[in-house]
Amino acid sequence: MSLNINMNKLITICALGIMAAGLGCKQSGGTTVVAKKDSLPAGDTVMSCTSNLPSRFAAKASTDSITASGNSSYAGMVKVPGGDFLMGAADKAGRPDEYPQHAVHVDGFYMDATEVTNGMFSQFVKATGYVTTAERTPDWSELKKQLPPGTPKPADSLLVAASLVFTPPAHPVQLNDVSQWWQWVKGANWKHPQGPGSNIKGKDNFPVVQVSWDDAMAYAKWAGKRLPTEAEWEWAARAGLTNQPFTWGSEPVEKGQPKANIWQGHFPDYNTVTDGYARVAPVQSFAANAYGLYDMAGNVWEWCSDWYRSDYYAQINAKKLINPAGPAASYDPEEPTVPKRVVRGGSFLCHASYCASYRVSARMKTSPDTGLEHTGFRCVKK
Ligand SMILES: [Ca+2]
Repeated sequence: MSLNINMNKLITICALGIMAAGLGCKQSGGTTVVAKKDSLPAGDTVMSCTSNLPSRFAAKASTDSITASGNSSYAGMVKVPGGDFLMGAADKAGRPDEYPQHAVHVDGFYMDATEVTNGMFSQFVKATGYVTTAERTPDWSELKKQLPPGTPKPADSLLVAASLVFTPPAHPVQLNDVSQWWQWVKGANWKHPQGPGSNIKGKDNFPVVQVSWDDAMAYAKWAGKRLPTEAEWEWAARAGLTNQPFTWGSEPVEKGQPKANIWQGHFPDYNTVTDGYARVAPVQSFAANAYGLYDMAGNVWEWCSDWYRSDYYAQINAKKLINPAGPAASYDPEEPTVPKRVVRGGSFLCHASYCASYRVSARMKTSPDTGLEHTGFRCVKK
């Protein structure tokens, strides 16, 4: 994907960068591919998953003005015991950044049983007046720092508060062009996840989406909590199981009762909605894992506190990591100018043929100033 940017394309390109970061990739024969679709010519199946594209807003939110609510309640949280485990993919289904497995210890903690809901986030906004990233106008002076020198400023009409909305095509499309199913929509934000024509009325029990990492951090500060580390997240998702690929064990996701809100059918044009939900599902729509945690697979991606490094696991030398908090800095060789945070768990767009990121060890990364229709979070505390 070219970085020969023109003004009209800039926002779209920004959008594509975000989506490439959030949707998942597979590695095949040294070439990163987004997916393989049998109905397309072979040449159409391969692309760079995370082309060197900029993040969306490049406008960092500040949590300085956020005051902790003082609420020390553990309501809605479950106890996750401490313990030791092997972090990373135990089988051959992982992407390269999931290897090698390595020994980790995490102390016990409490974790939100569900993803943070619209109702919970509404309380935070009401109490603090917080304005999310997607509700703010992009900051061109910051955005251009992540673009090639000389990139022209886009039209002011494009530099508006907006966000990315999943817009499925009516027919099969080439999977190397994420703009086929994502649209940059002015006015899309957590209150209007699909744009001004949508709202969250009656959806207090749905996970909040279109929230950036910065937004999640602000919420966590107010709630007296924090985002989980990536190690805590994976340990919690494994829920006491040893080397199992899924939060429920080993049974394939498509077998038996629906286990998570993912994509069924043919991505992205045909969703059989076998699990009952074409987009975000209310929290607790599927069975909890053994720790009492819901939606640790599918529904929405969940922000973690760690920086993302593709080679983080490979660089670990310690015999066992104790409460690891991730690398000191981010580095994604596919998009080296853009710092990224880890997201986990996959979303309602995950399909076995596409990213299968409902696996407990699956890692993905997104720039912290990005909100997406399929990304939310949950919190932890001691
Ligand atoms: Ca679904």
